[in-house]
Amino acid sequence: MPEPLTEADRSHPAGVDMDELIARAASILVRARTLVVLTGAGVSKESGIPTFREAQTGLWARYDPQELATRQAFRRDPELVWRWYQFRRSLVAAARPNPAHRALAELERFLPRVIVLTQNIDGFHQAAGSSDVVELHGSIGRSRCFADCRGEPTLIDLAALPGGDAVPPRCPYCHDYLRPDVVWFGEPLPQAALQRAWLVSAQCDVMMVVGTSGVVYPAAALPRIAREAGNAVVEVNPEPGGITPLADVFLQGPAGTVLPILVRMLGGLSES
Ligand code: BJW
Repeated sequence: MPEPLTEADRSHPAGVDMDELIARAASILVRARTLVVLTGAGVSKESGIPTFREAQTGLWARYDPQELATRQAFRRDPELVWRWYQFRRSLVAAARPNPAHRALAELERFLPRVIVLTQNIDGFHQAAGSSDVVELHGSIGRSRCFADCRGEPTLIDLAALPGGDAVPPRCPYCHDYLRPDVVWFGEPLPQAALQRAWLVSAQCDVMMVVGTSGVVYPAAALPRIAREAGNAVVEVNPEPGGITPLADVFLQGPAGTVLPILVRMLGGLSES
């Protein structure tokens, strides 16, 4: 069950009542034939997955994720980077989609077309039931050859490899290292995913942006594309960020609280 809104959730910088803002967002969404939802790490925070830019804890507290998520870091210390991703795989394996993921999946009951563009690599949108998910930054569930020796990407099923102690494991074809199939800084996004994201951002009626700081490109440029094409932008985030100045409605609060209320309200409007 989602938590009820607290007094802090309800207070909005502009002094506008939060229920009124959610109602305004619902009345925008209910008219959408195509809704595009751009998500970031904040959506999975209430599942217990740390966001990218908040302080890391435990073993990894002394590492900056931005310095581990690069080809250079992997070349310099493949074991360290692989172990970091193994740690994060274990977090994802132990976690579940939260009310925010489920509310986004539920939108498909009320709107003709909902496309989720996610920067997250945890697969929780699909697990919650969203049927059209574009993974912009890959998936932590897949591994591939660092050299992509059989073409881009050379995906390797870890479970099918003979057991061994190598960290990282080796590619069965060329014996280079395996790496997670995610997009590191300085690497291009998967072309088909990026092209589709670009297109649907321009062609949708409404874009909803949830739980991203809006600092990593090209994903951070998508709300501007939507806006410049004349589409409405709704944002859900506990903190204002790079996207907020573009938003027609900014719903300040945790996604796991705000989205279930929004979807309930939308359901009421679409039935009336
Ligand atoms: C809540 C919440 C709750 C908390 N509810 N919300 C143009 C200008 C400047 C720089 C560039 C540019 N174009 C490209 C660049 C360089 C670079 C870049 O953007 N750098 C910036 C940092 C300046 N971009 C790239 O390198 C990209 N590649 C590229 O452009 O290639 C071009 C190329 C073409 C041809 C050949 C070669 C190259 C690649 C970017 C890849 C990003 N990868 C990562 C790692 C993925 C794997 C992994 O997870 O390990 O993706 S980095 C990291 O940031 C991760 C995230 O997906 C991404 C975005 O972060 P996100 O999701 O916004 O998380 P946070 O932590 O920043 O924010 C969390 C938010 O949640 C906050 O707002 C909170 O308030 C909120 N929140 N609790 C809702 N309960």
